[in-house]
Amino acid sequence: MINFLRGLPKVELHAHLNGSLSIESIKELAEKVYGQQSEEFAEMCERFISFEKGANLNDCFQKFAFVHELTSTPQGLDYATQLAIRDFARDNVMYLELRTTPKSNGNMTRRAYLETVISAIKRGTKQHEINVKLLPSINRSEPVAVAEETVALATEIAQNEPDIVVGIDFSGNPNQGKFSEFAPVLETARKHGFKLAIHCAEIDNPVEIREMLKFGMSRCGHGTYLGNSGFAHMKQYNIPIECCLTSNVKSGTVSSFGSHHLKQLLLADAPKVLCTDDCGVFDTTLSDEFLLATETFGLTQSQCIDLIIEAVQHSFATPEEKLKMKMQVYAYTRRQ
Ligand code: 6MZ
Repeated sequence: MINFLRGLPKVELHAHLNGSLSIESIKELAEKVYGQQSEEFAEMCERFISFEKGANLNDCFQKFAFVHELTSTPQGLDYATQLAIRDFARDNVMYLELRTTPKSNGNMTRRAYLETVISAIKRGTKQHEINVKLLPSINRSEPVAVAEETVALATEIAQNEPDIVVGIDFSGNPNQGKFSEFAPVLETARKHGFKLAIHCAEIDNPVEIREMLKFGMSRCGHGTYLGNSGFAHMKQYNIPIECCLTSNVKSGTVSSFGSHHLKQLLLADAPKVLCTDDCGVFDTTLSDEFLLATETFGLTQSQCIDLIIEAVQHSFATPEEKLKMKMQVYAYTRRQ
């Protein structure tokens, strides 16, 4: 099964750039860009990979700070983006929607951040057999003014790069920030033609979940606490839930793989896609996530193929790109 899954051309729709660097890539990045090989760095890497028992969502957010330091210069960010694309391509991901929060610091503005990532994406897609889109992220723990700047920049840049910048992601620590305050800027993004991928119901917050469902979205990140009525709503409006098995279990929002809501979604035939979320932070790959789903829920090879086709449908790709992806999947299955 694992060889079949590794070779299968896959679609990754929920991947945060700074969470997607494997430990090997982090070491490569640190050595190439910063020449860091110290004991202290090795120790930090160890802490990065080992998730202590009882880790929770807040703990996992601290891990991003480590990678953020490495990607705080244009050079580091450029190389990190290339490495992330390379790693997804190595796992035979044929289509990737990468999300990332533009950050400004002494080394670069938010505009430079986005331009650096886009330039790396352009080179990455030439070097590897992978199509990559970008969803600039709004981090809910930052001020609304930052979100407004991000959406304004995305709108401007998308005029020159309409094939790359296709949507906006709403993410960040769900224990911080209020969705209602970000709704107007997300509405502006939607009016400008961006698709919205919204982290929704990652934690149990019924008021916010209701607000988000009313607001609407193209795809729902996690959806862990939607409950049966929420799942029915998503099915009715054909909104897929981006399921991230390892991320949810390791960050403690789901208690075990067997109790993951993917099971309910499969039973209810509700829209769903399998994703990694942060394959570096949670030490996984998209192939591993599919393997987990086969082992936990007994998915067959043909059900895995159906899931890829479902992901193709729910991607923010053009109709031509979707057709090409389907043909790639069918060509692979014919060879099996
Ligand atoms: C919510 C998450 C997340 O943007 O620096 N992020 N937001 N829930 C999650 N579940 C575990 N995982 C990652 O990538 C890292 C950022 O993505 C968001 C957080 O804002 C995190 O800081 P970028 O490339």
